[in-house]
Amino acid sequence: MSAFSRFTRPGRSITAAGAVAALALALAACGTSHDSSSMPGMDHGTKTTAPASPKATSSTDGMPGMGTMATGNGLSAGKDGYRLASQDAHLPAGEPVAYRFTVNGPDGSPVTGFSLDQTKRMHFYAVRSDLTGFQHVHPVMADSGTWSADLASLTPGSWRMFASFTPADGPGKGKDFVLSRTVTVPGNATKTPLPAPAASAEVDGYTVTVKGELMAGMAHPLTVSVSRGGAPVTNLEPYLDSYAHLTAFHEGDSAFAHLHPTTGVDAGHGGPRLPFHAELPTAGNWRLFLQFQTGGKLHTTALTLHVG
Ligand SMILES: [Cu+2]
Repeated sequence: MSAFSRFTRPGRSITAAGAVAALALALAACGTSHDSSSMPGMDHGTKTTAPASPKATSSTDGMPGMGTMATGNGLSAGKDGYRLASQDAHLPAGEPVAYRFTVNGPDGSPVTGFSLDQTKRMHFYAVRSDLTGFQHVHPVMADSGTWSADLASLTPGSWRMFASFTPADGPGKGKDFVLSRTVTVPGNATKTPLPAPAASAEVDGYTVTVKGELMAGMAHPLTVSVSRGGAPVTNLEPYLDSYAHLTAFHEGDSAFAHLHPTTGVDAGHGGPRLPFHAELPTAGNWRLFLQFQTGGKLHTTALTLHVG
């Protein structure tokens, strides 16, 4: 499936009705990043991590009328006969590490054929249970179908590993899947409270501002604007077929959502205003991770969105 066809997925034309919840405005506390898509520096809390919620393994597959339900909330290891399988239930803290996994098809054997989506055959996210740690990487597949995701150093605690893919053949051909498993990283785990909801975040001298009114399960426009020193930024470079890559994770259960741009990229540069399609399935706080590229450098930042 091409990236652009994802922008026009059916069922996305739900009209807003009723009250909407406004985004609260405040600066994100964790707006800094560095030159990679991982944010290990965001772990700096003091409280003890609670055990992962048992609800984290539940699935909301089959809820009608929700565009993000095309892939579900990503909290299940299996869907429609496909299964994310891995021996790596534990990974060490404090060092770069590879997470190995297969996607097993309905016949039980590893899938080896995947379609390109946003220029990659596999998108992989590692997210800590308190939504501090975030890594977005593109694993490499061996001929056997075993994928290896190279991760930067993990902090102790519970992490959820998400694989996002589209089978190139078989019963799931052309369908978008997001499946996940949890991993325990042993050690003295601390929990950072989620920063207050915010409308903007800073990264590498850029200010990223998000405007939109979000309501659970409803499709709403969300506009991302990028500025630098108060001036609009217009030299955003394409990154994964988009001028900004937005993923969101729900506080408490780490439910996954990918926000889709409503415009494609062209040969030129993008910015400062980027329209997105936001459809977050459940109410509460979501941690929104924003990634964009300038001068060949990837910038990653995050802010908290409140969904009413
Ligand atoms: Cu990706």
